[in-house]
Amino acid sequence: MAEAQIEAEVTRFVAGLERRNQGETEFHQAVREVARSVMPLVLDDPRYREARILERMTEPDRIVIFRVSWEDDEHNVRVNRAWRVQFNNSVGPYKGGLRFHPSVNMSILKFLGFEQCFKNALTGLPMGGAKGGANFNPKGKSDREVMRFCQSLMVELHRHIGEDTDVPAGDIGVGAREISFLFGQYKRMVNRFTGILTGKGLAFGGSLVRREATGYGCVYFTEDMLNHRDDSLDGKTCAVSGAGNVAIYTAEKALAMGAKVVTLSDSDGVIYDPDGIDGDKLAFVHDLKEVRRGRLSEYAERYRCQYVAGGRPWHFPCDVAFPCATQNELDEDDARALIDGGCLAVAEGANMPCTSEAARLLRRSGVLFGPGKAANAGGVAVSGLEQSQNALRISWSRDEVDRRLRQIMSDIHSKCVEHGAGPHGVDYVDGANRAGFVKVAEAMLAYGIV
Ligand code: NDP
Ligand code: 2IT
Repeated sequence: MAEAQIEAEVTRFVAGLERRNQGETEFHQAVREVARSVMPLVLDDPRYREARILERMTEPDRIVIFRVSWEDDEHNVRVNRAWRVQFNNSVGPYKGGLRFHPSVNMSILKFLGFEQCFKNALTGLPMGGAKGGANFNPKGKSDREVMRFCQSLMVELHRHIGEDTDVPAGDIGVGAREISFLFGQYKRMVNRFTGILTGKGLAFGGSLVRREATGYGCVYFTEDMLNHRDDSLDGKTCAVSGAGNVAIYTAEKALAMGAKVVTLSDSDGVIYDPDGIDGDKLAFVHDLKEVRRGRLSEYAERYRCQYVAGGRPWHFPCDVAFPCATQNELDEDDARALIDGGCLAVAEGANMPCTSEAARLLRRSGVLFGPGKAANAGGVAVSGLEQSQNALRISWSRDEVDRRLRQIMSDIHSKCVEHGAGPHGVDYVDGANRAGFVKVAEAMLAYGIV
């Protein structure tokens, strides 16, 4: 099919989407990328066209928006807004994280919910796509304030979730502490101990390796991409952004594979440690961010390395880049710097961390580019395994879960190769988008017009 015809159809489709969803720029960005990959399939197959499959797939099943009122430690009444975007449950119950961050809005949650549909389909597990969260800022809040916020949020959210309906989990600003408060409140309200959230503590239905899964999975996927080019992570220098759940376990697994990690970052700045961030230093970061909830600048003081306030990792030399913080954190200039520095691979631990321009440049330059919906699918995959264990009322060993995670990531890699192979090698964006699309589209077609 002619490139020009495909691009014209994408432009027409995206113009309609933008009209219907005004101002939702992140959502437009995510849909445009998928539309570019799947339009050849849609134009080729009258079943997809007649069923208006792309139009239906880009319209969420429903969105719940609600007020969360709570009281801070000084007895002030506080009000936040929360959402749950239940995007598509064609291949299984809704599944996806909750994000607490002041930037959370409808556009961000719709882009995340949309991406989640394809990611979850890629895992091969029966999970539909959803995302939720609140414009609540956990920074500087006491544990009791976070607890009251979570409890108030669950008073409304509990009506909309369930083990066969919708199963939320963590994301930015929602980790073990928040999931525990949310789960405790749900259990108290409905008097049922059931797997309505994943990422739970090991004492109450959580799965081994869930905490590590996104980061480990991202490194497994990267190793598969490199192996496909007869290369490996062993001996490579890696730049990682973020210092949260995904970043820490990406760094940990990269070390285990023989790589050297030289950067981490948070929303205030970046550290560059050319000697390498070893296991002890990572343990320090884990305690600093997860327990003491401090700033990464402390790392630079303690280990006497470079800290750039407001900086990002992408201008330091590296072989492999792992953006693991947030959306649109790596732009075209950063991509150019990576390419000029000889970077071989970029794997998105975060969701859509590369801007469209950056992603296009990296793909065109022959850098291996693992898109988030494939590279970071390990987190939700082990969430799916947590659901299975809860349903069976059993717990698998650490080795068992890790073995399944490894297999799922390598199956995702194979699907990307199958659907994304082209004259210039594998395009992992096209591969992931097409493989996820076909699964969801076939299920939707089977249901008729719904
Ligand atoms: P965390 O809250 O644990 O960590 C987020 C990290 O990114 C922190 O270091 C934070 O800095 C930094 N960060 C967050 N927002 C910004 C921002 N606007 N600008 C700069 N830095 C920022 O979140 P996760 O590690 O769980 O999530 C990171 C990414 O991975 C997100 O894109 C998420 O959607 C994605 N993801 C997460 C999965 C999971 O299982 N948790 C699964 C798949 C994808 P600071 O400490 O200053 O806040
Ligand atoms: O973006 C993601 O895949 C997540 N935040 C994890 C979702 C989940 O349900 O485990």
